[in-house]
Amino acid sequence: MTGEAGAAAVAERASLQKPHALRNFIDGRFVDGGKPFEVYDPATGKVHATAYEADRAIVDQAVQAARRAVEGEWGRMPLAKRRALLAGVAERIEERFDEFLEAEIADTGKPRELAGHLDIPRGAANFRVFADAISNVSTETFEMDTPDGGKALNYAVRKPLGVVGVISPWNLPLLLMTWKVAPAMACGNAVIVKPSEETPSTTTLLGEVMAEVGIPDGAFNVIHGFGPNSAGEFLVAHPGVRAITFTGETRTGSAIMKAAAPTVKALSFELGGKNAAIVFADADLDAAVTGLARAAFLNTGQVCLAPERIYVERPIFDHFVAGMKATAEALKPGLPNDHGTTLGPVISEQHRQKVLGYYQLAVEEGATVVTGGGVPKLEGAAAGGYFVEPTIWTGLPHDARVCREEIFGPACAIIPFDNEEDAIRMANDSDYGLASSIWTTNLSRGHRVGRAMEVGISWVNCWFLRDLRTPFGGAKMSGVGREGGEHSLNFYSEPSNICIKL
Ligand code: NAD
Ligand code: 6OH
Repeated sequence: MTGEAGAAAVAERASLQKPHALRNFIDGRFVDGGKPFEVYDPATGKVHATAYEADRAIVDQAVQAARRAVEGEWGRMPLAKRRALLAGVAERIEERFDEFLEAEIADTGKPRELAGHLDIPRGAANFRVFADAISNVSTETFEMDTPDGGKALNYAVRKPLGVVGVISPWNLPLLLMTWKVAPAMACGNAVIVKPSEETPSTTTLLGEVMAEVGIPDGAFNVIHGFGPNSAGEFLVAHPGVRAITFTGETRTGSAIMKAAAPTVKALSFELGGKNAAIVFADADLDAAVTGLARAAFLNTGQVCLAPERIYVERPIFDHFVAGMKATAEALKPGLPNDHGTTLGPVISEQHRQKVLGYYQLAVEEGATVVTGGGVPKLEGAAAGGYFVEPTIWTGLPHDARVCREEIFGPACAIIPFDNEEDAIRMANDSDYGLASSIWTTNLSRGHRVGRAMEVGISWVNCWFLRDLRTPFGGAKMSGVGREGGEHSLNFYSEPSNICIKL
């Protein structure tokens, strides 16, 4: 749809989208129906929006619309046009940057500076990167000898899977959702997104953007709601959905795997972590402190890649701990728009109770609390927010529960080590295997230890430095499969081989 007709349709759709009423977006428009539920601003504890929970019938409506898109205009669209539309989505996110920023801030309470530099730009970048990737990817060809002395030519064509369900978490809502939506759509699939019930706003706004840039109806759909016995589970169980791509907790991944088994769906999982950092005595200490304090406390520790266990070689242990303490104590909790705020709340009161439970458990397990351990005293609107203090522990045994279970808050245990072998052994002694961060000026050691880590991603002298063409995912219980660049395209499409007798 283009020109005046397109503009009129967008205006009509936009008028259905009342402020702070987050409806399901199906077949190119916002639809009525669903049970309302409240969405909280974690920085104040106040309700800021109402979303509408999709029931089985609404989920089915979304699947039918997506199916029609795959079989219709979207599925038949020439690659060049699909690519241009997705690049147009990136551009429109940038044009509506401030609205995305406000929506993300309202849902998460994160500092404006953080959302403005990380979440929203990556939302746009994800579409741009995969619009390019799909234009440049090759497919395999094999020439073979045939029994009659002749030849045959095999070549594979890349086909979309069909309808793909995207289930995303609340910590980096736009970033993690578009990280999956962009490659899935680049491959020609139609998607149904079930954003986290805590953070439905930016996904809803993306529905408007899709309509504005002229993405055909049904290619992008949004259903709101919860997991078990709600929109998430209905989507996973629906026989019309061919694949589920999920980011979230490992436990939820198991539940999804089970629910997807009867219909044998393709699965891609980015799950939890209990990431280790290792700081060697030869590291640039200032850089290690700055880098790892950022890693432990960015987004209030709610990053799957955050190091919650930091192993430090004994000669520099006290210096490192002192540096981390000073950096943690300089963080300023507060409202997202307040000048100087560097630490947001955690996502919900329920999550705050979970994090505070670990703060208490750490003490019971023998920790020395270097800093934090409680709730900061804040005034004004932030007094109702779900804040916790950034917290550092020493003195914990390496096998304490606090050192084994994912906390997903601004907290880390710092543990000394005496040699490289011990550091590697302790770092790898985990059920999880998402990421590691190694600090050393000895690059041979950096390569060696990076390779020894049982994880999907090792960073050396850095953390969360992302090249979107590289494989991303987790080992052990941190995930199934890899996404990023061609890895994403390989999950969201399947090769179909054509063999021609020459
Ligand atoms: P979560 O697992 O509670 O929820 C994620 C999504 O799954 C939500 O949309 C939720 O509604 C849905 N869901 C829950 N139960 C479901 C079910 N039975 N069927 C279908 N859908 C269901 O995760 P969260 O609390 O939103 O996010 C935090 C977790 O995500 C942490 O464990 C973190 O490590 C992980 N995470 C991992 C990565 C990664 O790349 N590996 C990235 C970000 C977050
Ligand atoms: C987890 O919280 C962060 C995950 C990051 C990505 O998936 C990414 O693509 O950068």
